[in-house]
Amino acid sequence: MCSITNATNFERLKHSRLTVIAFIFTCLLLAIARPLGAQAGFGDDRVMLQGFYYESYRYGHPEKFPDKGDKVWYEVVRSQAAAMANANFDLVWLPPPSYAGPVSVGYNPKQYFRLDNSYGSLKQHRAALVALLQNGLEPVADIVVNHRDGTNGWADFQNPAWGTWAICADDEAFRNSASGIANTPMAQRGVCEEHVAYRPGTTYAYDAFRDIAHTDVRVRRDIVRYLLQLQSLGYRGWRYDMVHGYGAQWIAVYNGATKPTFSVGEYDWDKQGEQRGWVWNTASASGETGAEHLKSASDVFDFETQFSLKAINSSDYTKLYGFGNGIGLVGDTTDGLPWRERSVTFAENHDTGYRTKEDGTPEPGHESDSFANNWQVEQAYAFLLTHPGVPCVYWKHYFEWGQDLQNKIRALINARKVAGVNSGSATFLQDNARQAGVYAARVVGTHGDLYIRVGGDDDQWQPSASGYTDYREYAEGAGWKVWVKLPGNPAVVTASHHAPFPAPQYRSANRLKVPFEGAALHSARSAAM
Ligand SMILES: [Ca+2]
Repeated sequence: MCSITNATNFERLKHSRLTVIAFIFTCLLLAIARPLGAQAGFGDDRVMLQGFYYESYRYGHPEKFPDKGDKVWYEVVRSQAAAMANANFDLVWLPPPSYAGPVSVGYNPKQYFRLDNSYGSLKQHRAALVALLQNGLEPVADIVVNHRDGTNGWADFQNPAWGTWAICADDEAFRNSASGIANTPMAQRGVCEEHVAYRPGTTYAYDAFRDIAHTDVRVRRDIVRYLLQLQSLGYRGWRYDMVHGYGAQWIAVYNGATKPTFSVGEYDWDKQGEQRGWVWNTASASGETGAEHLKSASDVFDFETQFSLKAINSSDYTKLYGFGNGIGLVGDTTDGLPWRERSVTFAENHDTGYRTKEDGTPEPGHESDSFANNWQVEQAYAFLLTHPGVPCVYWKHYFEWGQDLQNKIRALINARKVAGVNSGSATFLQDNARQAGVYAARVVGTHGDLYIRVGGDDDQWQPSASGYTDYREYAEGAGWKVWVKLPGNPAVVTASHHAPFPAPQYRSANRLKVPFEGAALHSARSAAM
């Protein structure tokens, strides 16, 4: 209950010093006992903001994109840090941090150790992170280590300087005379793609840039050095790009060596079964079995929930019941395991929905958004922000789609936190609502119960229809409503925000020693599930 500002309770506590001391002590205990995040346990109660969208790299380059102004994206992020804290976000996923050319989204990293990029200078980068930390927000870096771009050509890697030994032997560059490395002898190439137990064939080979050989310890050492550099800049968590391209056991190595407070991977979107296998094999603690094993594993993006949630757009609410346990990875109980604990849900990201080419016209396949800016996006967030998994809100939806939607998202986050809904919350689907053609669930939080209806109005379903009593209305919008039931049935309360995080001392990569030259850089386990 420490995270809840409750005036009535506080008044009562004020009169008893002993109780206050006990309360503070309990808070300290809870703070200590709180899992470090996805890397250390279940019940992650954080909410993420995707702190950019596809076009963000165009800000602050007025010579090329006059309509985006002269303020670079890191400056935009810094100026909105207090607003993010006010919304009670916890994690902020920022774009790829490394230099990828003068104007680039960043998914073609050229120099990992160089941390200025299209989003701003190193100084602006650091200032954005410090502002987030000071506002109690945890920056999450977008780690693009499946592949790499050359400095000027295909494979002239600098900073860190890598040779052809860092490139997978079957990369197209070894077959293309334009690459400058065609016909390199096999002995001078890296070893991969890898065979992994959770995916048929080998790991994915990407034909746009050079696939990196994580099997080489020199590569792994530099990646760990890179992650430590990013931590010293202020990042606390990792969002790994395109993780179907290399073995999950290397994620276990990177997370084991850097201990991020949060980790999530982008695995092949429509392969939920493989996603489970990948998650399982990312566990950085060895020797644990069953659900315990998942406690040190990485989260994965739950694309299936985003696909299934589009049933909202045709008001097909009964589809949200799935096979009786909800939708997506959050509703997956394969092998009796709580996969919802490792699921990051979202309505849209920089790769889905509407996005434009540099001339401003829509990219093919990106002509429209997944959820329109009306009841559709409202209902999508009403669902995501009240259900298990770690929900991720898209920048555009919170900051650019209007005050009304912003207020509703903020009210939903507050309801989630007041009830204590988290990644592992149990959901009880309401059959009577299903019969009425709408979706409703009771979601169990650590502080109380949350009730949600998507579709229809109170005549179709409200908590009393299932016999629930003593609850308060917390949020509502076009065809949805959320209620919270707390012990003692207090008036609507506001969840408090996280205290500031310390800003670490920045260290450039060449000043960082990677202390674990031996076993820690090697996978402790085979990839067998
Ligand atoms: Ca390639």
